[in-house]
Amino acid sequence: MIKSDWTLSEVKEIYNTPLLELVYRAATIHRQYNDTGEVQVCTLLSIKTGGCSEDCAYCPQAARYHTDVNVQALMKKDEVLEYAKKAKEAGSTRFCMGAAWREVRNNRDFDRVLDMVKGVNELGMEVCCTLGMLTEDQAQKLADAGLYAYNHNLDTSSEYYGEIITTRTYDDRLQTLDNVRKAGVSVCCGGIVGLGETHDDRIQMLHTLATMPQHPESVPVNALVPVKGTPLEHNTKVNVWDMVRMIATARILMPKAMVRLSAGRTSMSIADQSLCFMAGANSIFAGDKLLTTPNPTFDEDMAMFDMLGLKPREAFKGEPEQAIHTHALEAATA
Ligand code: SAM
Ligand code: DTB
Ligand code: SF4
Repeated sequence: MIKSDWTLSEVKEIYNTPLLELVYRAATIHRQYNDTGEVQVCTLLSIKTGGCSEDCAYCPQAARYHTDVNVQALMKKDEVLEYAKKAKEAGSTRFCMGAAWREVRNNRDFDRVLDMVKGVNELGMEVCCTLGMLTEDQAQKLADAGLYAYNHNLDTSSEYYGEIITTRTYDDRLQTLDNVRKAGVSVCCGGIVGLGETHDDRIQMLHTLATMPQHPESVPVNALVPVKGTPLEHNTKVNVWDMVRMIATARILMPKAMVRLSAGRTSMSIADQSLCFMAGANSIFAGDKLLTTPNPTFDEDMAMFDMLGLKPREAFKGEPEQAIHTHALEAATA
């Protein structure tokens, strides 16, 4: 049974379990609910880069910080489809397009993104977007274009949020997630470790995610990638044990979610990543770039998969998702 009425003290107790016992429990749950030999391979593409009005302290794309990121206007649809095709050929099944926007506006750029969504869906990939805040109507338009999932992270606890971002609120984030849900789009929502938050902040964020009436289908766990020029550039490197603890707790709380070992893999060894897979991570971003920062190459990841006996998960696996996809394809070809 999937539980969504976790109390804060239950989450705390799980999170504070001695590490090896925690990994064992998470691995056991993972085996009960998922095919542990499979890892979803997703590709990210920044379709509009930099120049963002927000003040997210971790982000190299905020206009107010002086980072090495060059501003790039919204890409053309054909260019994006070329990237998506290459990603598919390399073995990726989910394609996620990111834009450095505070929110979506109803303009030509949005129309172009809707076209991109249609095009990627027609390639037979799960299409995901992360474009900032959305209204219910915009979420519905994306759904009608064939959007499979929307990524919108809580990043941290509601208490610590104000230390990291002041230009929008935690409630704004929750509202967008609600709008995405109402449109029938799969929810991808997680956070970042290493922002300077306490263990209690991490526990609270996990509690918020695990008590949503319906758990997010994907939960990305990012390790902060400290970028020169951002306020968090000197933060201490995230400890691998903290990543493992987050992943294992997320796996126990949300047994069926895809838990994604997201940003930060370039500073993790294969042994570190293996422990994360053991603890229940079953999704990664592949390809040598995340949005603006480096990531292991496809070849490195496929060599890691070979060594560990893992295989990439096929697209649209599972009954309800299959139905959504069929529906999306019908919409795209109507
Ligand atoms: N602008 C949109 C938004 O903020 O929702 C979409 C793109 S934004 C870059 C997507 C997510 O990337 C953020 O919510 C954050 O969790 C993650 N992220 C950004 N910079 C990061 C960094 N330096 N290290 C780790 N994760 C990061
Ligand atoms: C998520 O949780 N992590 C990805 C994706 N969702 C959009 C983004 C990571 C970004 C890391 C910093 C960068 O490359 O700019
Ligand atoms: Fe803008 Fe998103 Fe970066 Fe925040 S995380 S500065 S909203 S691109």
